[in-house]
Amino acid sequence: MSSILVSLDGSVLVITLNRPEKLNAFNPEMHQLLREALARAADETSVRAVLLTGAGRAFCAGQDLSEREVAPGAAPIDLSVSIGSHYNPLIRRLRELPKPVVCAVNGVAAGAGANIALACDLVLAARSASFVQAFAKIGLIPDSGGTWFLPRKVGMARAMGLALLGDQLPAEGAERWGLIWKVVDDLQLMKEALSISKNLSQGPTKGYALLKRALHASAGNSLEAQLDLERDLQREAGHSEDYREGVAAFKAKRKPEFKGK
Ligand code: LHQ
Repeated sequence: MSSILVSLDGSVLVITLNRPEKLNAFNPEMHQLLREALARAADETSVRAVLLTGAGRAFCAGQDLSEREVAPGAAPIDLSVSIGSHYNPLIRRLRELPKPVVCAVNGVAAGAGANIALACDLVLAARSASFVQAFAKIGLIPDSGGTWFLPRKVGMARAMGLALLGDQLPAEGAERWGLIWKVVDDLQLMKEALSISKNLSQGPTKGYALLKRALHASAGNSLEAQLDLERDLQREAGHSEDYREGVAAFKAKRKPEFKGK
């Protein structure tokens, strides 16, 4: 069985992390297959939204800790190699993908698994799911963007608590703190995530790509710079076919038929 399952549902590319016996922890093969799936999502015009989820009882337990020979007295391992070649490119890919990425967190999301979820655009979580910055428990720091996402999403006090203590934050707490978009009853999670993904896949894909860029850029911009960026990106959005369709549909009081162009 492949460690990543990929299927096209309408214009939604559904990607499932599939090592349930390892709580979907990452090994190099899984990274490679996920990289290929996300490249497909970026390249194929028939794909207009991505839905990422996990098989079994977990979303993802981060790095597979049984993969490495880490033991007292053993030669130290350079973790920057794996981060530089696998995790950082994955986070960049999710953030920069010019299409909406929905994440359905079906169970525990720990370590890099939690931060991969946080790199997605819209995070839904099953009521029984939880988020764990497990890194400090094994002497590491949050990676895969964790030290960047956490203070921005929940504020420094909560970011520090989550990172230092490594406690399991239940999905409802994650929603309350603004870490994720929404909690959904377990049995409704995939139905609701797919419905949102399909809705997004019929939207103005180009406009979505531009709004992702604008919102992401805001973290490093002054208001002045952001206003300039909005002006420039709105120029692009205003040149899209979907903008013309959106306005025409509004005036005609009908549902727009966006083509993603
Ligand atoms: C696992 C794992 C796992 C292998 C559970 N690996 N087997 C980047 C670059 C380079 C290096 C280092 O790291 C990184 C990024 C990272 O992601 S570092 C952080 C790695 N992840 C963790 O530290 C999380 C470790 N796991 C846990 O804390 C717990 O298992 C969680 C909270 C995920 C789930 O707890 P439970 O629901 O109580 O399940 P469990 O602990 O009983 O685990 C079930 C099985 O899954 C168990 O195996 P077993 O054979 O005893 O049934 C675990 O050993 C295995 N497992 N996580 N990451």
